[in-house]
Amino acid sequence: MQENLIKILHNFLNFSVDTEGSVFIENLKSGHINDTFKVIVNQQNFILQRVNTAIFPEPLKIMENIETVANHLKSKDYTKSILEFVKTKNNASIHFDGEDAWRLMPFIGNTYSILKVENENQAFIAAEAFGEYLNFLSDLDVNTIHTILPNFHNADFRIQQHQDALKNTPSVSRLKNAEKGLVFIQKHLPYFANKKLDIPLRVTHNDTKISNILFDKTTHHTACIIDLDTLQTSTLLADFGDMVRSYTCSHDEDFADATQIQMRFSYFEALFLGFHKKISQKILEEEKTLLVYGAERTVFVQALRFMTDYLNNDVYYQTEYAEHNLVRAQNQLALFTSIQQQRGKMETLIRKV
Ligand code: ADP
Ligand code: GN1
Ligand code: MG
Repeated sequence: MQENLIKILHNFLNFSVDTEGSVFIENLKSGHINDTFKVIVNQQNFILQRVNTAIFPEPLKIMENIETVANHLKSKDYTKSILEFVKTKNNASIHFDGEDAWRLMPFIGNTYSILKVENENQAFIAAEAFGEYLNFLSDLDVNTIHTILPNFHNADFRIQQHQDALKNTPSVSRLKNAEKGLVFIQKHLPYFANKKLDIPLRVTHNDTKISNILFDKTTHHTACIIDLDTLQTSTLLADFGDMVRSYTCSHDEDFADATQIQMRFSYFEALFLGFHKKISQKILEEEKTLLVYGAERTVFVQALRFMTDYLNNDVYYQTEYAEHNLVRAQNQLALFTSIQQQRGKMETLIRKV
């Protein structure tokens, strides 16, 4: 592996064969789709990523979107760091190596990321950061952005994928293991199926989970929004919903005892206040009234996606053990239930602000 990665690095950076031994490489293992490595070459820190082309077949379009958004932010008074990439020696944003696509970026120093939100202040400032991002992107023409993953947040599409998996699953034992969750899902499908929401398309991040923000090690403020593969158009509900999914949950996405999972209302309050502070000038009344529904839908659809992948024998998300996707699905279904139980007070809070 190390040797292969060093070969890849030679396409981006100048370093001699005798210094190869001092190249440091660490697999960060945080996302479910791409492979991300911290590398140090000639005392300079970088992030090297293998983009999963089975899921992202057109990585160059991703890079064009990232550049369009970066230029837009730079043309305005956006103050957070903006993710930049190192070009290959052929001046390309991606190095293609057989089926694999690789990219390199400078490591943004003095930062850290987290997998679970530990206090209300983190929820507040992370939601502020994504609210600000949406605010800055609200005047970017949606027609300048490529669609990377069609139907990414389309609930009907996800429901169809789920029904197909139920019919065609290669594993009878998985159907049986998942039975309870599957019955729960069928019961709640009508709440999400065939709902046409009359709200505008915006340029959105589409993966606003907490590990996709870098925090400053000294100030603990948010330093940079990262993981821009899913930048494309969607509604504001996608970004708000995924923040609720990620920031309010009492446990991380892999936590296996679903009976303990709760939506933490005080974290929701902090999240909403931080988001609203930055987007209040741009959010429409129609969007505001759908925020709680958007959160329910994002969490439910995430459960559906994990469950679908479980039935399909784990072809989409990286997993570490056989029942991993089932555990993740059950975890999200428990979060969904907790949100539904608290939806009244969530709505009241939003109406009050
Ligand atoms: P994945 O698709 O695997 O989630 P990310 O782009 O989110 O990939 O990166 C995974 C992790 O790597 C992040 O959570 C963060 O800790 C770290 N990381 C990514 N990009 C940078 C960067 N430019 N500077 C510093 N750390 C980074
Ligand atoms: C995936 O790649 P990563 O881990 O940032 C997924 C998101 C899910 C998330 C759940 C392209 O994100 O949609 O919300 O897992 N990305 C894609 O953790 O499907
Ligand atoms: Mg990520």
